[in-house]
Amino acid sequence: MVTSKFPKDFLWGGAVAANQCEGAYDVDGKGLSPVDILPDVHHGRWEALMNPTEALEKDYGFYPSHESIDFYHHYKEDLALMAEMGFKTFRTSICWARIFPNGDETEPNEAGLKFYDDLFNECQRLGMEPLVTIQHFDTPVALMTNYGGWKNRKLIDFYLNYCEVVFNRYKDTVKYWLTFNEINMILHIPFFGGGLDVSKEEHPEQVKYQSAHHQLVASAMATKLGHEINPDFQIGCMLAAGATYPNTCAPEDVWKALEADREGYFFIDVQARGYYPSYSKRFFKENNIELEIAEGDLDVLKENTVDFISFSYYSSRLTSADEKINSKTEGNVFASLKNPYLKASEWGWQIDPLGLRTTMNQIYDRYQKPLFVVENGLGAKDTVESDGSIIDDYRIDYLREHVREMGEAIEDGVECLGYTTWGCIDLVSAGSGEMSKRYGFIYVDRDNDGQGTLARSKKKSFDWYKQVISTNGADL
Ligand code: BGP
Repeated sequence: MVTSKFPKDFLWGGAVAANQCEGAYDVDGKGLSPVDILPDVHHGRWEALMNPTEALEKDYGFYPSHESIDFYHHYKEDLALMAEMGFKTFRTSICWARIFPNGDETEPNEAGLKFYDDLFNECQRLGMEPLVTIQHFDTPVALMTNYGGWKNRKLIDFYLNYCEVVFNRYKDTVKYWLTFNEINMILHIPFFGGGLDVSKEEHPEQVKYQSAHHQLVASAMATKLGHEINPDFQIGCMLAAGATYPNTCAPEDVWKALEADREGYFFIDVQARGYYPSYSKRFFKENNIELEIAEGDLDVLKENTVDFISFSYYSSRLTSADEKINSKTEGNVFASLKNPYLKASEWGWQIDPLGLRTTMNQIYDRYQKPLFVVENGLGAKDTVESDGSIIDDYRIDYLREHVREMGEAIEDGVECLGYTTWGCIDLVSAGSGEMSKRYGFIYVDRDNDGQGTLARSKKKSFDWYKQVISTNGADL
């Protein structure tokens, strides 16, 4: 019999985010979230993401984000299916605009709070530990229109007010928290990451890094506050990760790869070590970035580092110092060069299970804090057979190989708290706005045009994952 490489209390589960699954965009007093103002999949979603002010002025169809899979009204049925798979944990996010519709109110919206009471209580009842992202691409739109988003330091106070409310309210049901989803994404999709429209900024990099500073301070303050409210809270950061490989062994390529990885590590260096990394000085100088750092900020960062480091991993990346090499392919927002040793998904995201082991070892060596793999998975088009079955062997293959390598990383000595696959139930893609890019073990009858009954059904991978969990990763 194969023995498990995973610790006995390993948190197996799945992940979603409010903005991609809840729907009910204007229900029970909710304010607008960034996804609510983006066009549907046919009308240039990416362009609107990069120029959100213009998106606000247009009247788009708004499907699919406005309804999504209507998790808001289906959560009981969905959580029951996840419990059936044996989930030990369920990762979701709180929609900030449900709690504070404009982001800057002093009193929270009780109906929004009540929804998450019910949701987290249901998780507990089913034996699943909620893992909650406080801000997953979800800064209320009103904070962008009225304050300019995270470039405004006032956002720190609004965020902390929001944290204080949710920490107090859910302190007995939620133990694991993530302060910002993929905090490094603020550099690439600033509207999602920071409620920012940098399209008309004179010096966009300055704005992005200043906003990042505000988020880093907010994250550290939230960590402090959370620990005061409940010392048992485990509060983590979250990085869009994926090791960068050099295209050749030319020293210039190796250096380029190191620099590329630093772009993301920069954030975790601050959140896990408590100070800006030494290399940031030169980077800021050469890019004419001057951070406004208020008195006390650096102490706050120093004294309130995270308890664990979570990250998403979909693929590794490849880079070259030679500009003539431009065989680009897509990836999780970041483009990469094509790696001839790897296959790719239909969306061009390269598939590299061993890269997960490499990434886990790199992050753990760097910080020596427990890791949590909170996103991993394959976005693919599924076919429903005439008998209703969905044979998603490609998804099983992807996940099996990644779980195997995660097990190897654990054997390498990496401490890892758990694994939540992305989009455990089909949901709207963040990058493209499509429904047809599916990640789930649970199929949702909904297409890119908003057609479908919203009925849920189990894919082949459902039973596979159930067996993985029941054998604690021994039987893949
Ligand atoms: C990450 C996000 C998720 C999720 C995932 C897959 O960046 O944290 O919100 O969507 O990527 O990306 P996509 O939906 O573009 O396939």
